[in-house]
Amino acid sequence: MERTFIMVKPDGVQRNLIGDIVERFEKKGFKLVGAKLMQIPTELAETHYGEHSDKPFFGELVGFITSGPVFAMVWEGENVILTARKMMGATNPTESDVATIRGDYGLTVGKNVIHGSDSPESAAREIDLFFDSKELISYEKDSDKWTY
Ligand code: RTP
Ligand code: MG
Repeated sequence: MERTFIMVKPDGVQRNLIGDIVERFEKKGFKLVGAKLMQIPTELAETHYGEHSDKPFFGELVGFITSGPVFAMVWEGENVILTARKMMGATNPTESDVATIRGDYGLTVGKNVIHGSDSPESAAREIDLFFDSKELISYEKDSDKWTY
C-alpha cells in the first residue's frame, strides 16, 4: 500500500490546525502509520528542501520551516500521494480551491500550512529522512473492509 509524508508546518501548529488536518485524512479513509511533533534542525530542512536550494526564497523557506515545531506524519492508502496533494490544494493559497487545506486556511505562499510529498520518489526519500523504520507501524483496522 502506498505511503506519503505529510507535515503540518509551523504556522499550522501555531494556528491549532493539527486536529483538523489529521481529521481530514482520517475521514478520507487513509491510515496514520507514524506521527511526531518535532523541531526541524537547519541541516534537515536544507536536505528536505534541497531541490529549491538555488531559488531566491530558499533562505526564507528554511528559516520558516525551522521557526517552530512541526507535526510530521506518514499516511498510508490507495493513491495517497496524489490524493493528499489534491486535499492540500495548490502551493499558492491564492490559487488553491476552496475545500482544500490551503484554500481554506492559507493566505500566502510562504505560510501555506502543510507539506506533502509530490511523487513516489519524494515520498520514499522524505519518509526515510524524517522517520526511523521502527517509528512506522503496519496494522489492520476493522474499517479497512469498509474502505476498500
Ligand atoms: P511543499 O514542498 O512545502 O509541500 O510545497 P509544494 O510542493 O506545494 O511547493 P514547492 O514548489 O515544493 O515549494 C516549496 C515551498 O516553498 C515555498 N515557496 N515560496 N516565494 C515563493 O515564490 C515561493 N515559492 C514556493 C512555499 O511555501 C512552498 O510550499
Ligand atoms: Mg514541494
